[in-house]
Amino acid sequence: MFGPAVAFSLLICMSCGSSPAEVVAIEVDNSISVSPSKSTMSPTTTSTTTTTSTTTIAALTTAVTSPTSIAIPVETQPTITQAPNTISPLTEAPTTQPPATLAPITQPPAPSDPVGLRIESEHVGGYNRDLFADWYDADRNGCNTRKEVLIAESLDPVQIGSSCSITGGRWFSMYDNIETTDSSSFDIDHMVPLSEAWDSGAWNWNADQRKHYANDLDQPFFLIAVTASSNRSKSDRDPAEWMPPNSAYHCEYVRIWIEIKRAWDLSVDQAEHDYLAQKLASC
Ligand SMILES: [Ca+2]
Ligand SMILES: [Ca+2]
Repeated sequence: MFGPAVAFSLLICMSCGSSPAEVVAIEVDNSISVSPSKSTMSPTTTSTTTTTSTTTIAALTTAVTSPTSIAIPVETQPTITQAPNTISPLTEAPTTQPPATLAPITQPPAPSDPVGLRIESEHVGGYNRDLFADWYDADRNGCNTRKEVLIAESLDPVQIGSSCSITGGRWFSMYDNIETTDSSSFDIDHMVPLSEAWDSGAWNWNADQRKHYANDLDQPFFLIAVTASSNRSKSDRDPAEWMPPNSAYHCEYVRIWIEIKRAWDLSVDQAEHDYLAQKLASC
């Protein structure tokens, strides 16, 4: 029951003649020294620690509440200058996509269709008069296309002078029944206007085709001498939109119109087709 240390204590006491009471005291001390857990939980130790903590807090409290011991520097806060809210304008990114081009709705002519031209919605956009050549002298005889038409359509023989000057001619405007001997008052009209041709298929031609079309002398009366006023009244309109004031010329007008479109493989839009068909039925 006694460990080696206790036995050693008994031997010492017996040699020096100590009383049994002294021996017991030694045993008790030895017992306490080998119990570390009780020593740590000693109330004396706890009391001491608490006292010390209280003292420390009191000192801190005094220090904090004393106005003379703490110098609280006045913090100088910089003035906050808030930048004005500037909302960036919405700038849309540039559209890089090309404009959508709708494929034309094509309808081949029915076998019994008197017009006999494929029906397509008109091409939209891109037309510029400069895309078609102006008058030029295709056969290099000194007379450009305008002069060639005036010579061919004159009701009287003409004299051709230097630089293709024309004298002695007489012309009749089929659009409005007006006759003249002054060719300068007449225009040479593209019966199927350049813009109409563009919308009907010429938008897909090359420059040579456009140049040839604008100066085509092969189709009779495609290029026709008429009063400047009637030509400008017509502008670039097709038969569904404009017909010559001279109604006696209507049947010939629509026949020539159709022949030109066939020769150049041009389409008609639906309204144009329907007007031509209705007009042909009455001729
Ligand atoms: Ca010529
Ligand atoms: Ca048309």
